[in-house]
Amino acid sequence: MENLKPNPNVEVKFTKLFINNEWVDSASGKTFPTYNPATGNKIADLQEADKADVDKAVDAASKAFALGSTYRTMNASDRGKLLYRLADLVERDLNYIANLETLDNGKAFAPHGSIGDTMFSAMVFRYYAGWADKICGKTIPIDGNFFSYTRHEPVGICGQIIPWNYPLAMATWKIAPAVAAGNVVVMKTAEQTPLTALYLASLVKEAGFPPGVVNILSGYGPTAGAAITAHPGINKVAFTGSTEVGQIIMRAAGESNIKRTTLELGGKSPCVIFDDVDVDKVVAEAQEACMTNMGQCCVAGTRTFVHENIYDEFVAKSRELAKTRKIGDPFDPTTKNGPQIDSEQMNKILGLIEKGKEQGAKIEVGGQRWGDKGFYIQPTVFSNVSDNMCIAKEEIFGPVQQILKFKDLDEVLRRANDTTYGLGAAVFTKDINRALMFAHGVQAGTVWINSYNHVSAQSPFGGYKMSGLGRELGEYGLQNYVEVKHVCVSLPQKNS
Ligand code: TXE
Repeated sequence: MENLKPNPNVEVKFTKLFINNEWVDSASGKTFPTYNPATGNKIADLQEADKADVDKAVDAASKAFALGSTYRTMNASDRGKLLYRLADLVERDLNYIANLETLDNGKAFAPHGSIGDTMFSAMVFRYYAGWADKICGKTIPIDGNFFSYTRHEPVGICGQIIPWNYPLAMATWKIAPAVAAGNVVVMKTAEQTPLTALYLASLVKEAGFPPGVVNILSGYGPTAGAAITAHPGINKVAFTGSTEVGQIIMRAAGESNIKRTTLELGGKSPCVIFDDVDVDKVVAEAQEACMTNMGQCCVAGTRTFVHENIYDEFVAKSRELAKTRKIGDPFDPTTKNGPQIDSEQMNKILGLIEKGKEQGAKIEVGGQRWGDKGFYIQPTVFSNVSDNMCIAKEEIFGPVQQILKFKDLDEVLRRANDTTYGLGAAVFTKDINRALMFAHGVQAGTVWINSYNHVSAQSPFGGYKMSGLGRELGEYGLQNYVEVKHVCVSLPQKNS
């Protein structure tokens, strides 16, 4: 840890497309810029992928996946070794990668920011490395003289489209289980944050992955992204991003070739606080739940439901705490909140804050842009929020906390579930019965009891309802990357 040093002048080493383990220009010759969200200044121009480049990547991936190829004939444990090596390389270059992430994304260079994300990436590669030779089918005692067994085979070519809020982590969550299960990958990164995934691509090559197993393209959604979802040669699409684009992707996946589809989409997660808690501690946890990564977190606890007995105290303490949240240069080690990703997101957030004010919610603190350079938003706390306000319904994706009042468990459970989303939820109370009644009644893919946002490589992550489809991480995350094949062999006679 002692050699971790913030470096705002971190060098950008890769800007081309990564296809077949080679760095190539886009077929069109087009480039696009990526910007530093802390300053608004351009960092670099990158090769811009479009349909022709997706075709080229799919071609490389299908050669890598051909029967008899180096990759298909490799021992599963050797696939695991590739992932272990990749984890080691990510750790070796932790300082460089974390700096590059902070430059491109704006998140703090700190253990709660890009350093933590990079360490988590290594953990996820290592976790799935261990799975590579443990993905097993079953033998099944069917009736008759038959030997019946299943194989958990790779799905094939996996299109993966990722967002900008956790660029390296999202690349990792998708590549690691895909490779563990023997698939090949054509990934498109978010246009706002292409840099760390390209560096990861260089490590893929260094780790010794055969050409074509992992291909990484930079480019835009409606062009390169749409070419992935429509491609007849791609067998599966995994997407993290907005619910609107998730719907587009699901449609395109269906219309093209019924791609297996996994989606990790938006949320409006409830964080429920009863009156028997240590208020100071939970005020801090609830605010972190909402404002971590500047609120750009799909599972952010953006509806803070507080019991009426402690509501006023909780609001006052949340307001004072938000005032102390340090905002500024993400390379400053004391910074908690960096900028939002771009002006579009900043303006969306400011628009929703205005809506909140118009609809009668009370701004306790914040509510404005911070500074005039970069895309910063002041940490913002709203009280007097009611369920029908836009700020209580829509995903804001900024450091904006809504504090709502409730009376009892039945009421808060009903209100927590009154949303189209269902990604995360939390309950804070000392009463185990109440905690479990809430946990089992709430419609959410993850429920935290007396904690928030503890995401681990080993546990599944994903959404109910319009928050998504399928699960990532843990053993469950592998299910989306295998096809179950049943083989039935006729025998002269069975023996028990
Ligand atoms: O998302 P998009 P945006 C939410 C959050 C945010 C909102 C909009 O509320 O304010 O979405 O963000 C690619 N075919 N989340 O506009 O557009 C795009 O290039 C194929 C939640 O950035 O969904 C990028 O790689 N791909 C979220 C990725 O989709 C397309 C994280 C995500 O971008 C495409 C990010 C198309 N037609 C935003 N259009 C989470 N769940 O964590 C775009 N893309």
